[in-house]
Amino acid sequence: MSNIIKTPSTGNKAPKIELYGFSSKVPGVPDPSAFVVKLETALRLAGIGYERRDMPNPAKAPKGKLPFIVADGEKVGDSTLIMKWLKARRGVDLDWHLTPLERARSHALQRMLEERLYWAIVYTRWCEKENEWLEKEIFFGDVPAPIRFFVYRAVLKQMKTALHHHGLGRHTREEIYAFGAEDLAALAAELGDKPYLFGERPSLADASAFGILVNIIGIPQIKSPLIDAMRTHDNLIAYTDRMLELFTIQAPALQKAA
Ligand SMILES: N[C@@H](CCC(=O)N[C@@H](CS)C(=O)NCC(=O)O)C(=O)O
Repeated sequence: MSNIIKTPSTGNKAPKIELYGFSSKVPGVPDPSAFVVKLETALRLAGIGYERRDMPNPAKAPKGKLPFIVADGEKVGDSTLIMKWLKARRGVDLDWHLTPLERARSHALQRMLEERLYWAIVYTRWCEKENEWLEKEIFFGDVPAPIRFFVYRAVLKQMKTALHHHGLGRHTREEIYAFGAEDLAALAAELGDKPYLFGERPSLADASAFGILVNIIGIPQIKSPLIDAMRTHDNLIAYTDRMLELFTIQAPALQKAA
């Protein structure tokens, strides 16, 4: 089954889009940012050509966050705003086949995944002692060794503060992972045995869900109860594997635990 959506106005004549993410070199994930993966997946589903650029420090991004795109002489940040831009400028609408009710459910699902479950991933990456080395070596591998530790420490402090202000960081570890497991269970129930969240065709919610799921389970070295919770849902594992076919990478962690 091909999961490329050919929208009428996505001819390759339009000027190229440059997509800025953190790193396309982290094994097992197209990018260690769920939002960069969401956007990259959406572009691939729409059949839109783009050039991928790595930018380990998002300070110069339009909103200080990744992803952002540069296209038609403009810089646009935020995956949701970029999708609106793509709709206006390139006629991309991954949700064209959804009913009004499905659009509402898609909206609610994306908010759950991006505004809540995402923060549980942040917790696994920045607040679990056993994953610390990974942050430093994999995600900051491009930062020169003499300053890597200091850059890591600065970002660590920033991420812990962000988690606290978001609110999730105020809960206990057990509570955070219980919330994460509930969100995963809701997503698994919504997917059921369908190929994609809203049936036979992928939509933007699938790009959003894939960005989150592959970042929970794609990097085999990261251990967390969130992965254990995801492994209890065979459909989410198979779905993530299927979505990965859009990319030429493999995620060894997707193999089911014995
Ligand atoms: N709402 C934004 C969220 C983007 C976001 O949170 N990006 C994170 C990486 S996953 C980031 O760049 N964080 C850097 C920082 O907060 O300094 C979107 O949809 O693009």
